[in-house]
Amino acid sequence: MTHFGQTRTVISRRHALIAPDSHVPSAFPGWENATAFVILSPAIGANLTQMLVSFGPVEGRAAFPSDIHEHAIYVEAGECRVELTEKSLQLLTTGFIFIPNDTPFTLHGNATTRLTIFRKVFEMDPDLKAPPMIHGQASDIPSEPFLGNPRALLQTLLPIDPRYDLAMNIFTYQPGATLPFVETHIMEHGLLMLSGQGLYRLEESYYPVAAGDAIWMAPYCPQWFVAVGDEPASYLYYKDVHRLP
Ligand code: UGY
Ligand code: MN
Repeated sequence: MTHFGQTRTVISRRHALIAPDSHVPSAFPGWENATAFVILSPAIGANLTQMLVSFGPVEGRAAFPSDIHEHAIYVEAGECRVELTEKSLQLLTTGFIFIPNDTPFTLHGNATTRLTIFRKVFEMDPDLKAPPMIHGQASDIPSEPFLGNPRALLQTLLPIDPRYDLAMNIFTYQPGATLPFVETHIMEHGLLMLSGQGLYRLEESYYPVAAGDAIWMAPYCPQWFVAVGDEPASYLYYKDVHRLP
């Protein structure tokens, strides 16, 4: 329930919690019957952009030009067709794709489709080749106990390969399971709660969070999570990796 004149959204210099009640849509050139909620962007101080994209009322399209940005896309609900110059791919719910920079593409979806897109400037390593496009299905990705805890499972959707400068992961916690310690690290996170609920510590504050909430953790934002309630809690998150600072 939203109380008059109030929101759970909090924007601070090093972290943000963005609750769905404060979303405002954006429209972009080349988009038809497609809406973006730009959750994070460089305008907030982030090195990534995180967008929630939905389509409708009839089938819609969202065009992305060829430029310096790479994209990691996750299908939260419905289906999505990805049109590339030479091929077309159909992603189902929990499907994902990594599209390298300098690759134009168009996303097609209908009123049931909900996507999260992480977009950033690709950071080339002069000794490495460019990361190839890859797509898959989260349900096919093994879940690994995080630091030995079988009640906190991590799925790394993209290959652990130094050519990729970003990771897109899903963390699933049984009720009561936690991040084992308060992490403080150089890597930045953009995050979407997919299911369940919990308490997220961001710097010195503790926030109740639930499915649909998004979070930004700037580099070095102290962070910790505990799942609460009757169901497992899971979140999708972005992390920048594999580049020397
Ligand atoms: O990969 C991570 O840094 C992850 N353990 N962080 C997080 O879930 N907040
Ligand atoms: Mn972390």
